[in-house]
Amino acid sequence: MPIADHDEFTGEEVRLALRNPGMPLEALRRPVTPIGMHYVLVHFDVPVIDEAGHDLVIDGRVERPLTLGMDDLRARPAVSMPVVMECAGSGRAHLAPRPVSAPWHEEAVGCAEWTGTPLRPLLEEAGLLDDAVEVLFTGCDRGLDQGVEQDYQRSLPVAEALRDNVLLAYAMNGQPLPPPHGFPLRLIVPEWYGMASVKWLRSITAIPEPFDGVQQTVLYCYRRSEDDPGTPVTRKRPRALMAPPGIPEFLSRIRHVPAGPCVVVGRAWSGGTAIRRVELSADGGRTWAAARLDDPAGPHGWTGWSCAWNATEPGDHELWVCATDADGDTQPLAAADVWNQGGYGVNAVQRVRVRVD
Ligand SMILES: Nc1nc2c(c(=O)[nH]1)N[C@H]1C(S)=C(S)[C@@H](COP(=O)(O)O)O[C@H]1N2
Ligand SMILES: [Mo]
Repeated sequence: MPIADHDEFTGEEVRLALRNPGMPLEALRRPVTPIGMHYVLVHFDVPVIDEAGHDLVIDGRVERPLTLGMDDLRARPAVSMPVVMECAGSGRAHLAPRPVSAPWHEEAVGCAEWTGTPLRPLLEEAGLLDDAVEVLFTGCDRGLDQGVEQDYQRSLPVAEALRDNVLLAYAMNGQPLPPPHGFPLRLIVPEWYGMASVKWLRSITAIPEPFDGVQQTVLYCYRRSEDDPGTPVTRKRPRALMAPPGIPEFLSRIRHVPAGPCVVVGRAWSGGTAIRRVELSADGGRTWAAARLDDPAGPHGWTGWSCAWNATEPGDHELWVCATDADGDTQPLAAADVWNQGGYGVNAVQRVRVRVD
């Protein structure tokens, strides 16, 4: 990925941002993100797929290869669950220098209700052979990245593919998947960052060696420098976001709130573990107030939180919010603390500028 050492966004970043909208942060006030407010990230083009002719093939190192149509998949046991989908690149725009890619601040997130059939029973029916080490998922979209022409492909280690929460999803908020979100079929890997949840899914292949495609071993690795072999990006790091309080100024997005008591609300999540604590600071991190936590929206949804802030002093303030998960992982205060070549997992605390009138 090229690196930009200036604040201005490049034309390439602007075009990527227009193709890939983020979730407006006011959507954090809603328990379920409406389809049109959920972020979208599409690497190549949105493919045109006729669902009547769309088959899912399960093959490779299996005893009995399977081919299933959409009706076959919908006839199988169905599960619905809220899942926080978050792009691993969310937060990238806060880095300096900045990897040039989708320039997300913190809006590459959404929590939709996904419906589909669990993957595990299908893999069991196909019968994974003993030498299968990973399961490779292939989408219908094709393009070039890092100089390589490729299908969009990602793999999971067998143990991760067999987790009960992995779904083959055909509906989002009770509707057929919208084209940008993977119509007619996508994978949902609830604990991982979004890149694992392959859209426009056409094949699932058990493979005897780890997959080394571009989206697996070149991109989506945490690398401190170019020659760092890096470690794979997997589960979502903890993050809390606030719905910006008050009303915005159109261009600067500075928030205006009247002097007096103010209740700040938002949501928090962490991949594969619960949220233990959310804290709010109005004085640049010198003091933190504990937020009240709601019950989480299921094991893979987000946890609503609220925190009183007494906006007594007129003038400019900055609100910071920080989550800690049940494993004890806490968000870093500065994006620089988690700088990496691809700009992945940049879960630094959110800062919102507020003017008390
Ligand atoms: N086939 C395919 N699947 C894909 C992608 C893609 O470009 N092609 N993008 C991935 C990435 S990086 C993310 S963050 C999520 C975004 O899902 P959404 O657009 O439904 O929010 O889809 C993932 N699945
Ligand atoms: Mo992503």
